Amino acid sequence: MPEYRLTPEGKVLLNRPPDETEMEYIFTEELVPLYVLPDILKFENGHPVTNESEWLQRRRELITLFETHVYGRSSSKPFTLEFSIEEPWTPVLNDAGLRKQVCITISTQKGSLSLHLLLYIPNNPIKKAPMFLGLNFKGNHSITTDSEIILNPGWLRADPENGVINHHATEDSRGCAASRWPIQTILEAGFGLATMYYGDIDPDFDDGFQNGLHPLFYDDNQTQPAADEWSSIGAWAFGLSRALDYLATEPSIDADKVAVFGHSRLGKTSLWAGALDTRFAMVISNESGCGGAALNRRGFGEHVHAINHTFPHWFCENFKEYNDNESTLPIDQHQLLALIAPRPLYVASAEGDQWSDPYGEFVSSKETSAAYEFLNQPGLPNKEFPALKTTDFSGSIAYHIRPDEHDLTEWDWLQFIAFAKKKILHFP
Ligand code: GTR
Repeated sequence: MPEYRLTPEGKVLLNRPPDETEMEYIFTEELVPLYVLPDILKFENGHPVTNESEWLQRRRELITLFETHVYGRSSSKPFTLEFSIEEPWTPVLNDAGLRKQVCITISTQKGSLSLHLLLYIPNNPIKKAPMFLGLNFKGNHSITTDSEIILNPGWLRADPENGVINHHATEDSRGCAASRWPIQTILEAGFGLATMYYGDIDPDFDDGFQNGLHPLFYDDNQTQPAADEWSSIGAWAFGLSRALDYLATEPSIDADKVAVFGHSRLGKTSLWAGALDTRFAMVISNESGCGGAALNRRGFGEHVHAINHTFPHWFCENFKEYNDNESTLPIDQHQLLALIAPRPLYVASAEGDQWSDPYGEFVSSKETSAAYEFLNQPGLPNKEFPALKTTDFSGSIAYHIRPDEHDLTEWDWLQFIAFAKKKILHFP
């Protein structure tokens, strides 16, 4: 009997009697089915990958499999980008940093869409800033109480406690997510930070892809993505790459040192963005769980059926074929992580977030070491599941698990910063 239940918000409640419509969940290792993971270093025809040029072919094959079965194919249609400065570089935090706000407009024959990018860099005129780039859940104005930040004009998820009224931000929404965004700590460490609201790219609800990015790329007479075309995660990942396009035009930013990061559904997104766009120098996923770093075949916590049921718009239509049928997926998530290789990768979990299957995130990080080692980089140094709050940054993959709930905390950030310092800041 399951002790857990999925509500429409995707939350798990303990100790209430399940009704017939509720799904079963696995929350103990003994119930995890036996599984065999598909091989990273073998082509679909069974041939082993023997050299780096074959790895590039295998990488392409894996991307196609993830596009077809999980995230959907991003549009390859042409688009133009326009950048307009909403606020020029302005000193902040007692001159320790500079802030800028930029509007990125994506246009196609079908229309255009505006994304608002908020940037901070250390106030250092002689050094280009390495950056952390990640999407936010509640608008740029949510990451700090600073009243100079443009209040997001678009649709936000219901959040009355944080001043979101009728799905729109109010002054009371400012800073409501500040605990997840230690701007000063990041700047003091020598990094900049860039962020954009994910709902600017595609509002996070199931509207059959009528708003946001998708309609800009429809064929004539097309009204929704095909079964193997991008859904919301694909669109959010595309938005991250457009933000990187902008960073590459900024003389004060080092676009070769951009770490893309994300928490939870946005951690799934940072992994997919980092897999597709090799310009990202480093990739961080915090508690990304199902459809992120966790292995589908374990079925632990949130599983494919559950995620497709609650969030039918996150993955492509084809992914639904694997509801309660994970073993037939031609790929699993360790192969998504392998698409980051040989670039530095950080996978983080929380003990109180069993829904995301921390152990599955660890196993997947460990399994992907095969790709790193093939490319002559050390993979995950931990052979065993690490103790809480311990880290080892001697490899190109890092993993940690901390106590407490599903969240992005200052402690998580301090580890990401320490890893990034070692892997990209002091690197040629
Ligand atoms: C949950 C969902 C998870 C995770 C999380 C989040 O409801 O089940 O897959 O993405 O939301 O993004 O906060």
